[in-house]
Amino acid sequence: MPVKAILWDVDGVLAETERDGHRVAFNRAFEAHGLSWRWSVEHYGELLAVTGGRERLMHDMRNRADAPQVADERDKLARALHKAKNQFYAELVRTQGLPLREGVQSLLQACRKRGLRMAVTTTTSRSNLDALMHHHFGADWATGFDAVVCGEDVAQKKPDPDVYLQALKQLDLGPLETLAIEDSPGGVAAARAAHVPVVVTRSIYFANATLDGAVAIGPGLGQRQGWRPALPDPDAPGPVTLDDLIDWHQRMELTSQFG
Ligand code: XBP
Repeated sequence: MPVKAILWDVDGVLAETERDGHRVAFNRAFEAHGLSWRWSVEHYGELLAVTGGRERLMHDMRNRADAPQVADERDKLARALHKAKNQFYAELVRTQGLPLREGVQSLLQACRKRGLRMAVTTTTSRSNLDALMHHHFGADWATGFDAVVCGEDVAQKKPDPDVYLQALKQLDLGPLETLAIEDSPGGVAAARAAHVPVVVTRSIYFANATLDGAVAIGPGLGQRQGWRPALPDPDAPGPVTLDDLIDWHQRMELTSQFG
């Protein structure tokens, strides 16, 4: 079955947004609220097991003696911190950039050139997605995608398949006519639960995570070395191409225990 659409995750796939973006913005929000909490690079890596910034905060507060003990108050604080974090995140993207990962731009261009449809399948907030995409592709970035599904659009965030099911519905495609690009165990689980084949580009935080069920897994779209299944010409310079993705999709050998 030919691939008719590429479904892009955002955080960790389009850009390394977590360590130098969301984490830093959370810390600025804590500071702005007069809280002494700071999330280290390592601690944030552990917290990424929880998808969703507000949900991540609620999870972390359960282990903090100085967090509000009354559920309503804790919820209110999490909402205020998350709102502030998103504003700091947008400011960070505007001022510092958060570059696209290598190989992303060329693959986006190849999809457009060949008329392959594309969707954004993320469970981050719409404002964060917009900040990143606006910065890299301009105010009308969304016109380059046939479907855009974000955190606000889903009943449950990843690893729930809702985000993928909604994208398939909007595209009016079956799962096997699409190919997702993901970086995290939760993202792979979401795609697989929707029967969407998935290619994994490992990101900083999930460099060593065990990821099952991908059609291919490798260190990033910017390089040809280190992929399983191996790419032809792995020593050639240049990124993973659209033809490589199409080839993996056609072969559809599910990897297992590529940890
Ligand atoms: C990424 C997330 C998000 C971001 C922060 O989702 O888990 O929570 O870390 O964004 P995905 P918000 O699995 O789609 O990459 O604060 O907007 O939640």
